Amino acid sequence: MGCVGVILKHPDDFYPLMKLKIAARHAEKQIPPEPHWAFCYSMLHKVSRSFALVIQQLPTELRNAVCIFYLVLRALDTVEDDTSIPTDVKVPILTAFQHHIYDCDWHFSCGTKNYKVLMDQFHHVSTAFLELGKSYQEAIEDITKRMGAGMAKFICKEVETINDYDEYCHYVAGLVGLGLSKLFHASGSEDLASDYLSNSMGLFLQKTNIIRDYLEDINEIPKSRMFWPREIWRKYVNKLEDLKYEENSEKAVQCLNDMVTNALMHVEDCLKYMAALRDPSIFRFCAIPQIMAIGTLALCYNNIEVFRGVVKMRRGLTAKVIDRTKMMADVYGAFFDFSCMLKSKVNKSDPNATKTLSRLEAVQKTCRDSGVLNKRKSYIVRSQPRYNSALIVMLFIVLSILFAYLNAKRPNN
Ligand code: D9A
Repeated sequence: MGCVGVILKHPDDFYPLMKLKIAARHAEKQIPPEPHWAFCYSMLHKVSRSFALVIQQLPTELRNAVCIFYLVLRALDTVEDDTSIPTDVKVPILTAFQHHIYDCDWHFSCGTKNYKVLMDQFHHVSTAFLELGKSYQEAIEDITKRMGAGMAKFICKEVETINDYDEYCHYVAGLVGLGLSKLFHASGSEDLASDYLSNSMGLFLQKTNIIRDYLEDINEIPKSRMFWPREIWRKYVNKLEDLKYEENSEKAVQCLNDMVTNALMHVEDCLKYMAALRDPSIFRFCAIPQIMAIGTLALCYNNIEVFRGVVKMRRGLTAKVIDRTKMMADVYGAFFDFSCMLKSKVNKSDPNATKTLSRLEAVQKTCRDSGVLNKRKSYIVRSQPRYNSALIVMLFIVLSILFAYLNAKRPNN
């Protein structure tokens, strides 16, 4: 469906989408003048799109630290991901990465596209890193060291048990949560969150990505990447890749629902973590990805499309989440809505139905007990969109004008 089609189907996506587009153009103009910072911020925009906008609104000092942290993590990921690097070359790079960030002469060429540029010009990231405050540097160094070691460990090890799964996710995402909590604390705006809750923030996001990206990871060339724990999938199929074949559709969806149920375990910790935040910009920075995650799980649950192609939230829904997430009441509201949606998708005959439903009940109880679920706009879309023709005509006109305007002002035109 084209852009106009999507907007006709979801007319209320229009305003937040425009707002996001304008915010993105504004952010692109805010690139700092120093070449190393300019490199870091334009790289951030290239590799993360909407997330970069949320980083952009953090207080300056913290924003710089988060930007560097994000790029260091991306660089580590790029090394871990590049299957063309032999293990005996890769492991020492991963385990010494905490030293490389202090060394403006260090670089290692790998990855493709934007990631290749990031790796080739890594000296810009090191130069910027060295300008951060000591406490920010130490937090980034500590996490880089632990993550590199964890990644090295999992290069030769498969994700067998649910314990391995939690351990792998701890290294690649839980530690990001711990690191960010330290950066927030170093900025003086927040109390230091517990490692346990910080870890849960990362696990919930990472497990959602692993579920959503099943097909992309299994089809990875030259070698498929497998993150779904054997302890879960072996109840349904003999080989992880069997889930993508049509004859196994029923088992595949049951296995998927099992994975979603496992991820839901972290929701209450995440709500607790977010409820303790004080600074509104840090709060938004944390809450937006979490709402996107529960929305993605709601979309993926019981959905065979996960094994056929890409299942992603509509861009308009993302824009809506970014627009509407201001305080904890919005988070409880969103988690409540998406839990409702999930509940309505649970099939009594699913082997994990009872477990799934009880986790969803628990989430809804937490949201209700917060006492702030008031009248608010719902994220759940009516199945029968009722559009009125005058509105469509109006929208079409406004849309054309705005798009013409925005395109005309594009610098490369
Ligand atoms: C995050 Cl500094 C991530 N990851 C994310 C993004 O959110 C977390 C990577 C680096 C950093 C932060 C994040 C945000 C706020 C608070 C957090 C936190 O903890 C307290 O991390 C736990 O996904 C990657 C990991 C999950 C591996 C940690 C959100 C993000 N969204 C993408 C959307 C997508 O589909 O990937 O990056 C985007 O907007 O481009």
